[in-house]
Formats: sequence, C-alpha cells, structure tokens
Amino acid sequence: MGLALRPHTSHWGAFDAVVEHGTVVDVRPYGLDRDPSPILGNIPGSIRHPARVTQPMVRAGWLDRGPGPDERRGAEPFVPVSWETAIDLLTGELRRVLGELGPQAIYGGSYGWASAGRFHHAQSQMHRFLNCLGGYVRSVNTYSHAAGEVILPHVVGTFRDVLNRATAWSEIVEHTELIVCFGGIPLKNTAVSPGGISRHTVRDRLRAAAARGIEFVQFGPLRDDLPEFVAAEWQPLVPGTDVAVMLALAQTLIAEGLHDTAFLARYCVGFERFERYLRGRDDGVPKTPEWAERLSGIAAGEIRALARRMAGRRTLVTVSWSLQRTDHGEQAPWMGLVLAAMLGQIGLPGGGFGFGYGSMGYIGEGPLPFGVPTLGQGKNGVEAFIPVARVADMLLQPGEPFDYDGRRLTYPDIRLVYWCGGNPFHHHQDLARLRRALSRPDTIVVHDPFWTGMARHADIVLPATLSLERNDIAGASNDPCLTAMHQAVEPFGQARNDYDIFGDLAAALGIGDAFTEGCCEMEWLRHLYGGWRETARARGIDVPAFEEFWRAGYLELPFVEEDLVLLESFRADPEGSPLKTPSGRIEIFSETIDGFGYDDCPGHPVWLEPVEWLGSAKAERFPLHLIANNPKTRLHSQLDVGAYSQASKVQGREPIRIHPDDAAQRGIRDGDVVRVFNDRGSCLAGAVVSRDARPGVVQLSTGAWYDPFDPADPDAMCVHGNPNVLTLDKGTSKLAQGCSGQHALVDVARWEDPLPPVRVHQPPALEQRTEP
Ligand code: PGD
Repeated sequence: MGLALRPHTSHWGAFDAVVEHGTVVDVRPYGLDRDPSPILGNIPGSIRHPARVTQPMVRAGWLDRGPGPDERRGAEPFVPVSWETAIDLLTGELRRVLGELGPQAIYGGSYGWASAGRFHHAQSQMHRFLNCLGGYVRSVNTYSHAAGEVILPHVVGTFRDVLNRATAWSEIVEHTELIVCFGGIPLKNTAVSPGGISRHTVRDRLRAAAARGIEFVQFGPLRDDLPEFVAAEWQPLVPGTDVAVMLALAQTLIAEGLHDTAFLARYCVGFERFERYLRGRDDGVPKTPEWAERLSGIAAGEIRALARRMAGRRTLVTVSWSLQRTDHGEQAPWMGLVLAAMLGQIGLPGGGFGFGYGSMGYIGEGPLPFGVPTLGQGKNGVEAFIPVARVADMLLQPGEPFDYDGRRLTYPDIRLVYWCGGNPFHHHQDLARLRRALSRPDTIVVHDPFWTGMARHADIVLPATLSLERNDIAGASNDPCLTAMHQAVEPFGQARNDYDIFGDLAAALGIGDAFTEGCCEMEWLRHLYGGWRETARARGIDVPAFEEFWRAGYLELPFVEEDLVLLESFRADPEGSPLKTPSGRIEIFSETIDGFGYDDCPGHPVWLEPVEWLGSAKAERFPLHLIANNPKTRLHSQLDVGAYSQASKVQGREPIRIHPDDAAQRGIRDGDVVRVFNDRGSCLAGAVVSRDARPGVVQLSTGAWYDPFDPADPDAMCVHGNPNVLTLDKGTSKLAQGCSGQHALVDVARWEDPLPPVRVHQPPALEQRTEP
C-alpha cells in the first residue's frame, strides 16, 4: 500500500497527514502557510503512543465501594471494562444523581481546548448531551483572558471586538511609529489559534514592521517575548509591575501637558477622578516615574523619556494576555486602554490600544463576515454557574457565597463532575489543592484520548478518538480557510468519538433521538456545512457544494475584513456609534465598577500590590519570581509525548530558564536537574541558564504532564516539571475571578539525589478482572 495524503488541521496549523500502512508517518504543512509551526512535529509519534487510553476504565475503588467522596482518587488502579459495562455503570450513576439531586448536582463546566473541528468539538458534544438531560452547572469566561473578558465590556463596551476587530497588522505596518508592548509579542504563542490556523502570519508582519523602521519598546522579564530581528528596546521590569510603569507614563503626560485633553473630553468619562489619583491628591503618592522605578526597577529617566516619545509619535500600546493572568489582572488591560486614551490616538490607523497581539495567532487579522459551522448545544435548564477558574473553590466550599462581577453568588453542591476535552491538571493552579477538591464529588467522569492527570483522577475514563481518527470540519472566525478534516487512521484501541459515546449514553437514558437527531457523523457534517452555505448565500457569497468542499480538503475564504482600526467608527462619530458602556464612552472611571465596592478592583485603574512578587515579604523566603507561561513546543499539555516537545526536555524534565547570576549563587549549571519549590508544592525541572531571563526571574512553561512522585500524596513533588504545583489558586479579583497562574514566588535548588523516573508517559496501574 502506498502513501496517502489526508487533509486535516489542528489548533497549531493545517496539514496533510501522510498515511502509510494505516499509520500517520509524517505531516506536511498546508501549502499556503508561510511559517508553519514545528509543533506539528508532535503529531506522528503521539497517535499510537502507550499513553493513549486503550479501552474504558473504572477506578477499582469506585467499582468496589461505589460512588462517594474519596481521597484515593489518583492513587488506585484502574479496571479495564467493556464499553457495554462502562455505559451501564455511567447511565446508572447519571440516573442516580439526576433522580436524587437533579442536574444542578452535575458540573459540566469542563474547560479545555480539545481538538480542532466544529462537530466533534468535545465541549459542545458534552453540553448538548447534558442539556438533553436537563442541564448542568456551567462555567463562564476562560483561563486565557477572564480578567480582560470581564473588565473590557465595562470600560470599552466590548471584549470580542477588541479581539476580533483589533487594529489590523496591515495598518500597524503602514502607520505605527512606536509600539510599546507590555508583555511583548511572543511568536511562540502565535503558533496557535482555537479552531485551526491555516497560516501563521505574525513573523512576516513583525519583519515588515521592523523593515519599515517601527520602534519597539518591550516591557517584560523575558527578552525573547519579542523576536531579536525587531531590535526592541528591552525594559526588563520586575514582574507584576507593568501597571505602575503605565501609571508613571500617564503621570508624565499630565505633568508635562502632553495628554490629549480634547480626546479625553470628547471620548472618555472620569478622567478627573483618575487624574487626582495620578497626582496623589488623595493618597499623597504622586505616581511619578521615581515612584514606579522603586517598584519596577525601570529607571525614572527612561520612563519619562518614553512618555515624551509616545506623545510625539503614532503609538500603539499593547498588553499581552499573560499580564492579566495574574493577581489584579484586570488592571493591566484597563490601564493600557487609559494610557492609549491619554495619547488620544484610539481609533486612528496604527495608534491606540491592542490586547493580545502575540497571545494567539490571529489577533490583528480581520474576521470573516459570518460565523463558521457550529453544533447547536440546546438549552441549559440550570442557572448556576461559576467563573471557570473557581472550580476547586466550588468543590471545596459548597454553599459558600462568592463575588463575581457585581453579583453575590453561591457555590453549588456538585456530586458528579463530567470532563471532556480539557485537563485541569494542566490548566488549574495549586494542584495539591485541586487534588483535595477532586476528592469531594461522588463520581468523576473523563473522556480523553490520553492518560492525562485528569483521567488519572477520574472514576470512569472513556477513551476518546483524536481528530485524525474521525471526520470533521474546521473553521475559525479569523481563519480564511475551512478545512475538511479527513479521517486518516482507524481509532486507537477501543477509542470512540465523543459523539458516539454520548449517543450510546443518550440512547440508554431515553434521549437518543434528541441528542443525535438520527444522524451519523457524515450526515451531521453535510448538515452543518449546508447551513453555513445558506448563510454565505444570504450574504451573496457562493461556496461550493459539500462534495466538492470535501474532495478539495481546503476551502479558501478570501473575504476576511481588512484594514480594520479598533474603534474607528466610534472616533468618527461618538454620538452616532457610541460604545456599549453606560456612558457610551471609554470609562476611565467606571461608576458601575466603583459601585461594586471591591477593594481589589476599584473605580479606576490603580496599582495594587500583587499577592506574590519580588517586592513582597514572601520574597525573603522564595526569592525567585516564576513565570509559568504558555509553552513553545506544544499547545498547553497536548501531545507532550510528541517528538518536538520531548526534544526540548532536559534529562526528561521540563526546561526552566534561570539567569546565570541566580544559577551561580545556587551552584546550578546548564543541564542540571533542579527542584523548584515554595509553600504549595515542588517539582523537578531541567536548568537552562540564560540571560534572556531577567535576574530574579525563572521561567517554567505549563504543559509537562503532572507526575507526582507518590500518587497517594496530594503534596507530592511532580518529577516532570508541571509549574501548576507551585502557582496560587486565587481569583484575579472579585470582579473577574480569573486565573492568576502566570506568577508565583519560588526558590530553586540543584537536585542531588538519584533522579526519579518520569512515569506519566506510561499508563497507570491496571487491574485485570473478569467481567460478569
Ligand atoms: P489542553 O492541554 O489543551 O489544556 O488548558 P486546557 O485544559 O485546554 O487540554 C486539552 C485536553 O483535551 C487534552 O488532554 C487532550 O488530550 C484532550 N483532547 C483532545 N482532543 C479531544 C477530543 O476530541 N475529545 C476529548 N474528550 N478530549 C480531547 C489550557 C489553559 O491553561 C489555557 S487556555 C490557558 S491560557 C492557561 N494558561 C496558563 C498559564 O499561563 N499559566 C499557568 N500556570 N496555567 C495556565 N493554565 C491555563
């Protein structure tokens, strides 16, 4: 049998899978992608990897003792069972929970990126299934940008437009003179975009910007958060102090009369209140560059000179998502917006404010004029919800009140947790606390292709297919290509599509027709594509029939909107195109937020000391600031077993970057294994000694699969290098309650003991039993 090419896509790039003898032997990037991501290299070796779940599994203790809270989750062996048994057990348990407690006892918030593909979208499938059963407790917002998602609608009237209608790179390259990046524009993050990314454009855009002579100033602790070729001026500030620097820039503008008073008067509200704060009228502390220097380590003279440069040029202020994934994360995007408003360039080509350039692939590329095919999820009959990153709080504190965006809510009492397409042992903070939280419910169900941390802490594990094992359609709002994702290989072991698993459960529970509507996979794809084609037609755009699309594999959609300028129409006509804020204008002071009375998010942007930073008392015990950012060699924790991810490891551990001075103080050499630790936990990692990290800062990316030395001990060291054993499980503030996992204080020591093996790439202990 010869080679076959199968069109396909992933969150990190479109490709043809090269199939030989029923195996994916290679992947070839999509021809129109000028800068394909090396993350594609993780795919071939992962599909048949021993870390895949071969068949349905049930935790031995759950089988023996039945549902109930259990601290042994994660430590007991699994019993392989047939699909029939698994479906029987799970339908029985769903009936029990629904009958005794109702759907409000089921948590289906199930955050996670899963695979690209609009039909086999794991979350949608699960939500549709649970909705057919009456609903579930849901989650709102994301781990990516919850603080931004919640604050920006209050102060600029929209979050989605700031993302999808960001000022286009084409406009930046043509008009911008100075880009001041808080958090950089790291190319590694632009490799990915949810739903698929057929071309990677940011490297070319940055090259064009550099070629035009655009000046870049980068505030951040990691030098390579902007590529070397843009020759940025690196300002390696103390992590967590960006808002202080922004305030000092703003203070300089008013002190020197450089702020645009006409813009502030016409387009903004509340500047006077904020100005009082900048001048220190109420707290006696003017937010001068000298004040910011003491916090950030950036010389006052540099800050002052930069403020003058910003006022004299077409300037774009960008804030990366990482800055708001921290304590008081709401402040950075809000203050970035306010600083841009003071420069008066919002709504002008190449000027103003941007949020998330470099946080994902398509920020700054225009959207399609209409949506992509999506699976309907039905209606959720349960009202209760949590902000997504509060999952451990919910499980540990049922019945307790909490604040969120001006509301006082109560954590529901969850008895059954259903997770599909995500991995909290990747994305959540303080994993020891998460393990304790996950001991509380009666039952945890997980669908995943792999033995992830979450699968290992479940009671019922159902093996899901990978996208290459099924047919699907992929498309995303800013991707000018719709992909026919052809099945390339047979499912691994007994893995099944989430859709088919839910279909069987639905049939057993008497809601089969409601869930499947009598359609198989290909019928659904035709149906979803057909609906999308109608929408396109209604807008006068003719797209081919399904058969032609499917045969061709890739459908180019050359109608993305171009030359967008964020808030251009508002600038042109603030009365005719007001913002969706209470005032219709940019809210420098928000009466609404002020009215919430939150001490950790007052009515205008402020500097608030983060719970952990190099200036806090805790730094005496843990003197290094950990940046737990998104990884370069994989998407989150996905395909960590793949070749590209594995090649980056140091003695099999996740690399941690450390400045030569900090390494020398601790006797650490490049390539050593080190122990990273604080009060919450510890992990091993492999030292990479580098001047690209500021002194006092270490960087350990997320995504190494959680591998506790002793699975029975929730406080056990992770031998592999998952930084979320170290991070703090605290909401950004009462406003957004977002994930603040980007930062933590730690210390690092050379590991002198024998090196424990990494076991997480093998299945957990299994206990074979004869089924009745
Ligand atoms: P992934 O590793 O993508 O992480 O967190 P997320 O949970 O999304 O997990 C996806 C899971 O889906 C994988 O286990 C994969 O095997 C599984 N999967 C893939 N395809 C399928 C399928 O078809 N069906 C099923 N059932 N499963 C499938 C990401 C989250 O982490 C995000 S978005 C961010 S931005 C956060 N960033 C940080 C951070 O900066 N710092 C820290 N400390 N922590 C973070 N966590 C957050």
